[in-house]
Amino acid sequence: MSSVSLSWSELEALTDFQIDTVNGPTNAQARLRLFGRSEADVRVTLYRDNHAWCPYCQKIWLWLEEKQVPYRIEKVTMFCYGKKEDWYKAKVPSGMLPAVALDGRLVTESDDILMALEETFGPLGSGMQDSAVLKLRQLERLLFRAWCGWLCQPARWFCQEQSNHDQFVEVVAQVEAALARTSGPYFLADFSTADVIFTPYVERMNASLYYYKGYSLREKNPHLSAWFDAMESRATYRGTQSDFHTHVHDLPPQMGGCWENGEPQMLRNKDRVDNGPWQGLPDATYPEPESATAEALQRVIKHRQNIVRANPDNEDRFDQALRCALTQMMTGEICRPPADSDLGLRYLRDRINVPRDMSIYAAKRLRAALEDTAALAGDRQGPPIPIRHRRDQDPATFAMQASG
Ligand SMILES: N[C@@H](CCC(=O)N[C@@H](CS)C(=O)NCC(=O)O)C(=O)O
Repeated sequence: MSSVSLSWSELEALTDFQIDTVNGPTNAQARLRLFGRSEADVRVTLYRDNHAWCPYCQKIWLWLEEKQVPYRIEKVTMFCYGKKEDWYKAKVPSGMLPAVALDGRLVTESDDILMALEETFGPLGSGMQDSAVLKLRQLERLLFRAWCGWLCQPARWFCQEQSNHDQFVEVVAQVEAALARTSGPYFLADFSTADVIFTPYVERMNASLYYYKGYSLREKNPHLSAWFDAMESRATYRGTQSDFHTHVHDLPPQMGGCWENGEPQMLRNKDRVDNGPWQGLPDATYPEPESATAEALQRVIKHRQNIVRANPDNEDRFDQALRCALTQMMTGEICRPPADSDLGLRYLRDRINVPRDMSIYAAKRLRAALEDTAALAGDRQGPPIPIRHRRDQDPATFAMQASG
């Protein structure tokens, strides 16, 4: 027996999810962060990407959240998503992100930004110029280059793929050794700038190598595994953390391509990240918050008109199918969607962006509900996710539709 889809107002009654974006936990929706202080205390504006995805922006974002420095957020479009805002190009002609305005002075380049912030607000544990941090910063760049060397160039011969893998694994061994030298899980005795610096790319390596190479960074390396666990114990990190699905589809246009090795484990991982089940993937291992489904529902309800208009399916059919998926997510009861609604449901399943739209477990729940409901209608996939750009996620289109 399948249930009838709930109406939007019946669904609204099923969520009371709310967060205080200004003073509450780290979140991607905030335009102002005060940490209990007053607006008069704001000395910093962070210019970051609309998608809360840019790794260099994540570095500054995490630092500001850890230090609880009050700041404003201005969101800017990255080139591969759409047109860069003229007002931003007037400030930063290259259009590069991040930038901060600190007491009215504009600073670009993430390392320079961290140093300027340290001068004003003090370091986060050991600072950027500390000799141990300097060594770790070099190691992070070495790891980054080894990752690019493996992920971002096609291997013409099997032995080349193997040697790119070996080079990466060799640098990972150095990272493991660095983590092993401290008594706790972090890169130095206490959480510090060094952890913030490793975070963005290690997170992206974990996702991309799992999907494109069948290599699970987090599961294969005990010290990195403990480091990820420790990072996930911090609400600051959890607020900035993205999921495998978002990363693996956001990386190719940014990196100029990511190359699959076609091995059996890689193919299994790819299928799982794209089609589920998403629970249990090593992108997040902390316990799921009880609010995950309420959060997912609240976020969809808030943006439902845009979500329905942006979908390639017929509006009425998709609206009904979406309510079916949400009904199933909230009640656990099977809700049969209209015939042929599989494509539209999977289109949305593939475009949930973490943490821009919602947090990681909320996204896993929503992806699963969309997939389970789509499977009742058929096996068609939505239009493929582009790999050279992500204009399917252009924030300008979304905003125009909101006002239209
Ligand atoms: N060296 C710079 C690199 C910054 C960077 O590469 N930013 C990319 C995004 S991850 C960017 O803004 N690209 C232009 C765009 O995508 O619009 C830094 O450390 O801040």
